[in-house]
Amino acid sequence: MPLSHSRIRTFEEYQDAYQRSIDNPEQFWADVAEPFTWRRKWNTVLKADMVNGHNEWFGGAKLNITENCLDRHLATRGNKLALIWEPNDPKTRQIRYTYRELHQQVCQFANVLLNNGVEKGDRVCLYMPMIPQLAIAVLACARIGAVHSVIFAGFSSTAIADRVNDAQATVVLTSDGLNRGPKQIPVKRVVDEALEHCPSVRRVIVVEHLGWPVHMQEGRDVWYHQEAEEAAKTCPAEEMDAEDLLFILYTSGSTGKPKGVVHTTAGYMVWADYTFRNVFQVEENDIYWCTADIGWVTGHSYLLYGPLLNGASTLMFEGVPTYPDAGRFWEVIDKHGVTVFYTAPTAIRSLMATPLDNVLSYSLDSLRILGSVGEPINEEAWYWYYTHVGKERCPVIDTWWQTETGGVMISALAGVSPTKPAHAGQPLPGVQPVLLTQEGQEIEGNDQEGYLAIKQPWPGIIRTTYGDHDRAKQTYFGPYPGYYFTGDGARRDENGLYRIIGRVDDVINVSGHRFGTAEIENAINQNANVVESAVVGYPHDVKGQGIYAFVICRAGACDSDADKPHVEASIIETVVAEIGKIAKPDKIQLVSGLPKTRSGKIMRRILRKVAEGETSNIGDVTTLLDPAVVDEIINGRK
Ligand code: 6R9
Repeated sequence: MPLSHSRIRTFEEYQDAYQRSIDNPEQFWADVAEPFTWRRKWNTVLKADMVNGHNEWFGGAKLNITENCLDRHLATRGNKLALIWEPNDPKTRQIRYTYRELHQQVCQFANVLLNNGVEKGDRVCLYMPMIPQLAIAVLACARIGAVHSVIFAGFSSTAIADRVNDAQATVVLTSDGLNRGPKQIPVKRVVDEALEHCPSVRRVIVVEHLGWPVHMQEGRDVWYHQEAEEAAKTCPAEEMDAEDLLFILYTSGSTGKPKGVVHTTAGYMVWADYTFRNVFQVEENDIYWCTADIGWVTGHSYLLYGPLLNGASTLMFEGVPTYPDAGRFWEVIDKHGVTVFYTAPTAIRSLMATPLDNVLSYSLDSLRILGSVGEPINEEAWYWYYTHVGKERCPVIDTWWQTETGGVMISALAGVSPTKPAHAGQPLPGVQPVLLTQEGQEIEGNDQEGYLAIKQPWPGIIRTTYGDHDRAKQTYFGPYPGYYFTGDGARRDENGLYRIIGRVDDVINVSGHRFGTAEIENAINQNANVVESAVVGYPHDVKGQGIYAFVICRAGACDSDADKPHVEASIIETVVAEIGKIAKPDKIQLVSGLPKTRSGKIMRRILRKVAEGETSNIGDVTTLLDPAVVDEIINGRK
């Protein structure tokens, strides 16, 4: 498919496409979907149900997404670079695969999966470093119709076990170890611990990366490189139904347990493809780099599927922005001639805090477009990115979307639509955002603020939460029947550009990663010293939001000040073990009580104010059971 198909090039074309997508969505998406490789075309473009959340796209169509990512490009782009891999250590070897080579690698991995008994519909969990085999393995699952569920390789063994069990995965793919900056982490060992609690898993396929010795469980564990020796480099793609599951990706919500967001084959494909092409305005010779890990949705849609569907060259980076020094991103851009760069505000803020020379000593001449994702980008970070990275020549696009939306929903199209610092901008074709009052009334007109919801399904809309449709229905379609509820608050400015304010539910966004306050509280409460806890977010210079935990200890656990550091350290250890380092509280305050109403509800509003340092303006506390506890909490603030 040429990159020019259904490609918007001017603002007038955007307005026209937007109008057509709203007036006649079925015609619009049928046109967009036309040039893909279909084994069979659809019977109906859309069956919408925004009350129960049963939305279906391209019903009756048959396809395989990897034929669209790979096979379709072989005739015209066989020798074009598909995947460029930059290792953690800049002195070690890069890896580059053309479309033809990537196709072979995916087929070979697919055969290894087949030889190990993986069947269409089986769930395969991946807990792997950012190495080419992760990208290849994801596509190999899709090739044979297995459902991939990638677990970010920073989660703990308990978190892995929860996800593997929820998905009832039969096979886990992992590696001996991983590099993260100066550290090496024994990934296989973490998986081994997890699998002690996962009876559904019968096979573990281990990719050699660090060359570390690992324990291989007889009858369960096999090495990928040994299995690959007998595996052919061709593998016919399994024919999938449009609505067959493509992947599950776990994400946190306001309740305790992360949910498995489900995306299906055809709608996700069309959405990832269309949004990638139009948001990033990618051209044939671009070198595109998305810094997200494949363990998050951004890595799925905009490192892997979106770029490959478009026949683009996508760069995958194993390392971190600060290793071996804080110039690494810029070094990689110069080294590979990156033209389109997509990263997160937290990375920008952490680099902004280092000497400017780290960025000024690189040319960055190749860059043409800059993107941001994951959390609101503050104006200071936006200007730094625009000025020092983009040299005031590259549009900065702020892309708002979610795991559940599959792809970008609100964003400027690079160089096509207006940008405004800290504003995501306008909706993509097919997306109808509305602002609602708390009661669910649509707020008309501009210069307004409200709860952000979406009217009408788009092709990438979440289909269900794995194994529990009611949960999806309640979370996303229940709060305001007829709308998809995002959980975010937003403002529409005087020109109709959207600015995302942040979550309106009990979700904290730490460095672009979502955690439910209840999820972190559950983890803290596992600690033997703890009776009860309450977690809130507070503004953090680098992470966007930090995690502030108020904790009540068991009597006798920390009676003296000398006990406190030990108890706090043990609470941190518990969170790391239950969820992973990424959910570590930044501040822990040990308290004797929490501000509760007479009905026993924790007044988080008060805790948020304390965490934010707004203690002079705490508001009404008269409805509390024990107002004195508020003074204690204010005085003990960290
Ligand atoms: C893609 C991704 C989704 C939540 C979302 C919102 C926040 C993402 C944003 C943004 C402001 C942006 N978010 N992009 N907020 N501006 N450009 O990040 O998915 O991990 O599911 O997080 O992230 O709060 O609701 P996910």
